[in-house]
Amino acid sequence: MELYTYHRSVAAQRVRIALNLKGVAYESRFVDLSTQREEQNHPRFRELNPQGLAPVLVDEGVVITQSLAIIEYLDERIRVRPLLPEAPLARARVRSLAQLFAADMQPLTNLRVFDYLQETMGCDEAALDAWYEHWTMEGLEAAETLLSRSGEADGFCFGDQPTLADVCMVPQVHDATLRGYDLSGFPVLRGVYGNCMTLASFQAAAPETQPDAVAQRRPVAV
Ligand SMILES: N[C@@H](CCC(=O)N[C@@H](CS)C(=O)NCC(=O)O)C(=O)O
Repeated sequence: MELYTYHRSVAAQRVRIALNLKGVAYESRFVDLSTQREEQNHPRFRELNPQGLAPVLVDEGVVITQSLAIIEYLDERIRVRPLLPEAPLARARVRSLAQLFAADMQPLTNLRVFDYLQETMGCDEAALDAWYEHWTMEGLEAAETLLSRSGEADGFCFGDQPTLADVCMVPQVHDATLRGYDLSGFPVLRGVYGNCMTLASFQAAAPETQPDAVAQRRPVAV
């Protein structure tokens, strides 16, 4: 499998975690989403993903975009360490927490949103920082409430094994931690996040451990 990834992409981090939990070896193709946008706008990358977003998984020559679709594909194909429970109600609850992070939080702090805010709406750096922190903290507050009400966290968001919910939660909490946000009001989230980060699968997916974070000259993806 080939994964088009960028170290600071929380959506790509979700997929890296899932691949690691499943024990799948994959080749990374690095897409630099930082300032210049040359790689994500490159016609060959746009051919893979017309949205120009990471991650993209290529398996058996078939292109899959959207991190949740990729992770559910991996989960269906590789049955070790299932990321969704068997029972339909339990599956729905795991998916709903996962989507809080992936569908509601992350899109509001995406690069293209920031470009628009800055270039079209005239927002300055202070306004962009306030926007990022506002939507991050709002999402984490809701997640903390859901988790503490459910009382199902036992090392992981739902029970004692990692699920899709943890796969989506960890990148957001990691990002908030790196940004120095005050997470003291989120004891359940911090506990689960801390437990996940003791696992090699989560550590090896973290942005700072990726080759494109440390390489002076990143390999060109396309
Ligand atoms: N819903 C997509 C979101 C993918 C996404 O937004 N990726 C970000 C990085 S986390 C990206 O490529 N951003 C580039 C941009 O906004 O221009 C998924 O889950 O895969």
